Amino acid sequence: MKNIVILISGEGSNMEAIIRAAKVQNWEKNLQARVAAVISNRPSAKGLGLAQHHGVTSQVVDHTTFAIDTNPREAFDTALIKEIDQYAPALVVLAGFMRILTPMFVAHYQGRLINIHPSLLPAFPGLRTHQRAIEAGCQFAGATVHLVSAELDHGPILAQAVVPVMEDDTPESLAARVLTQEHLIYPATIAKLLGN
Ligand code: NHR
Ligand code: GAR
Repeated sequence: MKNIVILISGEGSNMEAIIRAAKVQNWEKNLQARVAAVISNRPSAKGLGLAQHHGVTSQVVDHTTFAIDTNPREAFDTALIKEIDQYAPALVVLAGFMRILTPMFVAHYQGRLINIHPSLLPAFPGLRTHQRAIEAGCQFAGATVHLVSAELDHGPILAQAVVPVMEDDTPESLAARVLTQEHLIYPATIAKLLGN
């Protein structure tokens, strides 16, 4: 059985969708993989409790504890790699993970590191995507699953989902509509990548 490691920072709803897909008995939707561990850079991430509820090992690598290091980002990423590699994962999945990763980290997992970003890339890389899409007058928004490369939100696109932007949308209402689609395309893309 292949291992997946999921990195989170917050709610963990995408993480939960992936854990569920790994568990379902229906062979058509099953991932044929095991979520070996969930790792958060924030001790307060709600997703940690959710992982525990599903019986998945969860850990914290708190990025703030590396702040005094001469190169805090490399030090954090090195610590993260040490934890992740214990599980020899076929795939490392960013699910609402909010720390930019160094080129060293990205190279270490080349071809097996993926992210879901809440916009139709290449539009709106970076943060506050829903507010920016509304402000730009976009009629459609969505989410993108992509391979992670050293340049932020610029790796090869693996899948996208499109939703309409409504006239009275707030960033929150648009985010919720996009999120329901994320929960569908992320597990499906992972299944495909793992050869199912
Ligand atoms: N790392 C690399 N190298 N490449 C990508 O494409 C990455 C990545 C790390 C995370 C997720 C991404 C998103 O989907 C992601 C893609 C965090 C930031 C950010 O600015 C931007 C994009 C994404 C994740 N983070 C701040 C930082 O200084 C911290 C923000 C915070 O803690 O709230 O790392 O949107
Ligand atoms: C998702 O919409 C995800 O695309 C986005 O944050 C949300 C996390 O929700 N990711 C980013 O913005 C990455 N910078 P979740 O924790 O419930 O999966």
